[in-house]
Amino acid sequence: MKFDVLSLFPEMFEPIKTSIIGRAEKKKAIEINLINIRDFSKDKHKKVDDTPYGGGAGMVLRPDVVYDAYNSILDKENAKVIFLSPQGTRLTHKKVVELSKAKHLILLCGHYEGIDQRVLDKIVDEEISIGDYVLTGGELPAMVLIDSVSRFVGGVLGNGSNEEESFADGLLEYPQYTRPDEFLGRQVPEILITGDHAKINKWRRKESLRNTFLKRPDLLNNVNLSKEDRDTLENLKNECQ
Ligand code: 4FM
Repeated sequence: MKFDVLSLFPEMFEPIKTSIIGRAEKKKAIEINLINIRDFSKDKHKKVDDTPYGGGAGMVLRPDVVYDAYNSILDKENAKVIFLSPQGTRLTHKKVVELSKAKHLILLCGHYEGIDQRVLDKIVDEEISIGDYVLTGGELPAMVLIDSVSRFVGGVLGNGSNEEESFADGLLEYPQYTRPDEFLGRQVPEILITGDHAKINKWRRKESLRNTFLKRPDLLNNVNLSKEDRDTLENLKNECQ
C-alpha cells in the first residue's frame, strides 16, 4: 500500500518513519512518500499562502501551489485523495478497515485558515476527521490515519494478530498480565496460569464484556452477543447493583 502525503511540514512525519510503521516500510508492506507543498511555490520567497478574499483573519493556501504539488504524483490515476479536516466524516474502525483495502492513498494536509475551495473541489475524493477538535494542521490526523490503516495491511504487524484486537468484534480488550506473578501484593488472576485454554478464553470473553459494559456501554448496541454473552452481561449488571 502506498501513501503519498502532501504537507508543508514533511519533517513532522519523521517519528512514524521509525517505529513499527518504519519497519513495515523496510519490509515493503507499505510505502510513505512525503511531498513538500512548499517545493511547488513559484514565488521567490517560497510563499504558499495569501490573505482570504472577502477579508478576515489568517492566511489561505493557494490553489495553484497545492494543485502543482498534487500533479507531481505521476501514478495518481487510481489513487483516492483524502483531505484531513474537522469537517470530514469521522475516522472509525470500519472506515480504517475499508481504507486498508486501497492500493494508493494521497493524504492532503492543510494549514493556516484553510485551503482554497477550488482545488479541494478539483482533487479531493473524501474528507476525513479524526475527532471533534481543531488542530493546527492535518499532519497529526494523517499520521493517525497511516498508523491505524497500516495495521490492517498484510505484513505490517507480522504476528497476524490484528483481527483479534479491540473493535474487531466490537468489544473492548480483556486485561493483560505478565511476569512477575506477584506485583505490589497483587497476584495475577489464577485462571491465567492454569494452562486451561478453554477456561482462559471464557474468562477473557467475560472480562471483555465487563470492560465494555463499564467503560463504553454504547458499543454493546452494535455487537453480536451469544446467549452466553447476554447471561454474562446480566450477571455483571446484577453485580453492580
Ligand atoms: C487545519 C485542517 C487547517 C486543515 C486543519 C486545515 C483535523 C481533525 C484538524 C486541522 N483534521 N481531523 N480534527 N485539522 O483539526 O482531521 Cl486547512
